[in-house]
Amino acid sequence: MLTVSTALRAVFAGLCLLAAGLAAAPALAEDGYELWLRYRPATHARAVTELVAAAATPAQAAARAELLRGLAGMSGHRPPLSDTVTRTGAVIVGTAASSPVVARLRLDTADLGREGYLIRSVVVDGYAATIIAANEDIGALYGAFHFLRLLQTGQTLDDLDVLEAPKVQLRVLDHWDNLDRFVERGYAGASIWDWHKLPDWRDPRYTDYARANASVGINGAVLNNVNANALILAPMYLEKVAALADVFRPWGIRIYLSARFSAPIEIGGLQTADPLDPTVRRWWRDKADEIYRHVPDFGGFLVKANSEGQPGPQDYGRSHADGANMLAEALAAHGGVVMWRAFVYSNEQPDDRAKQAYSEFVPLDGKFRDNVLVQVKNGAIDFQPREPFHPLFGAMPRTPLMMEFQITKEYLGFATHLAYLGPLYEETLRADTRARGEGSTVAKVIDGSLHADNLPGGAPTGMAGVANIGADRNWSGSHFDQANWYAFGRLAWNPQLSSQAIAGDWVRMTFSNDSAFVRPVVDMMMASREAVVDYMTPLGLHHLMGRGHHYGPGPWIAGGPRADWTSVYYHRADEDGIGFDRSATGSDAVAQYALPVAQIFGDAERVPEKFLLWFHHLPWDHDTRSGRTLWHELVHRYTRGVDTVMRMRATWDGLKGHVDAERHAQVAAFLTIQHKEAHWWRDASIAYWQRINGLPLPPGETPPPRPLEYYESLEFPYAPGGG
Ligand code: GCW
Repeated sequence: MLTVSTALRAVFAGLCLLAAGLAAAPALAEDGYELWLRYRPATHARAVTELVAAAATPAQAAARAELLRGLAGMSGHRPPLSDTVTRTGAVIVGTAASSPVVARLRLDTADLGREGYLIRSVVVDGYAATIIAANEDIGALYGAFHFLRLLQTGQTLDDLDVLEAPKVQLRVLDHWDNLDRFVERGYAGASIWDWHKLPDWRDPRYTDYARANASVGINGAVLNNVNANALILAPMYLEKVAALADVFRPWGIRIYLSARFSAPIEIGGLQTADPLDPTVRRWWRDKADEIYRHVPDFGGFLVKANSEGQPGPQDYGRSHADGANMLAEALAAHGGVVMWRAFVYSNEQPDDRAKQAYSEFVPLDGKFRDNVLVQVKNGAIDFQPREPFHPLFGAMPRTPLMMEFQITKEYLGFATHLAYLGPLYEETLRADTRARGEGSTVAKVIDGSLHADNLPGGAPTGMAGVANIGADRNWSGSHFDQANWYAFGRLAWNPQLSSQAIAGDWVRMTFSNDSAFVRPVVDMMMASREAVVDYMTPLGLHHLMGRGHHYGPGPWIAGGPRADWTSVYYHRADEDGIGFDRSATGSDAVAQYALPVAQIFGDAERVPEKFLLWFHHLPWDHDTRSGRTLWHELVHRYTRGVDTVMRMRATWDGLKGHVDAERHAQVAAFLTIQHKEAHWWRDASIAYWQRINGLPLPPGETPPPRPLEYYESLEFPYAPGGG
């Protein structure tokens, strides 16, 4: 018979088994929510024995809380807090104003500016310690994140001597989020801004968003889509915006808004939005004053004007400078800036779309107010898998030009294709404009150094990334897309960084420090964007995707409302050849580049092959550098892209034991989708080109498994993100 005590013993034993089982399994499923701030056990974290950190301001409290959280996670215990250094292994964080210890050390912080920091191994009162010091609280916060990164990536705390200051002032995420929570070109679910519940419900996720941004140095966020709804500027929304600004402030993030140029008519009841009309100017001044009453550190406006149907100054016969300067004047008194986009092109304009932004903006160089930045996409068309650098870089020496990259992968397979964009960003930033001789890189245009002598002192500098963030649990729609957010932030802080080194840091923090894992994964990431170029748009081809939603191949797209939204406009293929002639014999877009660059791009024999068909229309039997004909080379590259994805799958499958099952499984499933879709791109493209050129496949190449009509018939009315 079972006595009470044996029954109790059995229950107890069962509980123990359960507890043991629980302990063996990870406490929480890895769903990607923690991003690169996972703070799992790290070898050298135990070297930290105490934390000397004030929390007298929200930013100080943020830094202290993050250090405690990170150190507790990585070392298994929360280090004690102390006002003074009492033992070896102390970490001191702060400014001369916040920390008597920092003040006493009399560090030379002249080069750090407002946001910079230093991290140094020091001896304080006879104890070996680490100091994280800055001029302002925000610098100390950035330093705290850097210090945590050192531990997360397995580095020791010996002999530290780090000095960092951002090279670019405005490091901004552009959210293309609508007020109804639809995210244009978003592949990570709905908008994270829950406008309906704001301002009263401040989702804790907003704080995690700010933490993640601060950890990579992002210091601004444009909350709403550039295809803007004027309502964001109405009082009801400004209260909501103010609530978000309050959450972001301790983390050094300023809010910006996309301003709709016709807002004075739509929400102001005026008859016109003419930028030279005094009532319109007054309206914007009052609106700016009202915004600053809600958000005293408001960053400014981002504007898409006279582009793709958006209203703008040209509706009134005024220039982009007239429009930008009116808004800049309204913001100037408060220290705000205008980020005026150069993404303009018109279907009515017979000229090559790639030339239009340059043609419109170069004559305006020097005509913008000091607090205007012209925001230029990395290339002249539209965030394609590969584009040559935009000819505006280097061509407006008297205007601060801000970079606009796309982090969301509108043209690189949405969320399910693994494409690490670090190499894309790096390729553009390192491109040499030759505007002032050799070494005139795009990075130097962006950080303001190339034209420092032409620009007014203290001219703003900036880099924007179109965010890939949504309400999905993993933020970015896929685990690997988090790397693109991360890499954007790191490169905005320092455009000279190597994308490979950034990938290494990200992999270590996000997955594992095990070099048997890190090496193959970084290699896979570094090859991934090139694979996408190969299977979608090899050899400089561009804009060949499905209409509207931009999902999947559509080289056959023709007709419809605008020629410059078709594929045939860009590839110009016929039975004789393929490619867009932008050389002197064609649209002469090459002439918009500095002469040495124009000469190279304009010469089919010298142009880098990756841009061949961007600049040249060539016969199908043109000899390429491999010795293959152009047609054979194209097919070769399509197939190479598919094969690379196949190898990525194999690499990832082989790493199963190194990463938690949840994330491993999703990445594996997405790679399977990518492989299937890479094939689809290759097959559909080859089938289409063959219909045009009538040429047989090179020997050994597998023919597309379906007729062209099949690929052309596919429709995706509910593909995500459609604009
Ligand atoms: O890339 C295109 C997108 C549009 C976008 C536009 C822009 C916000 O397809 O969705 O609109 O560029 O950058 O303004």
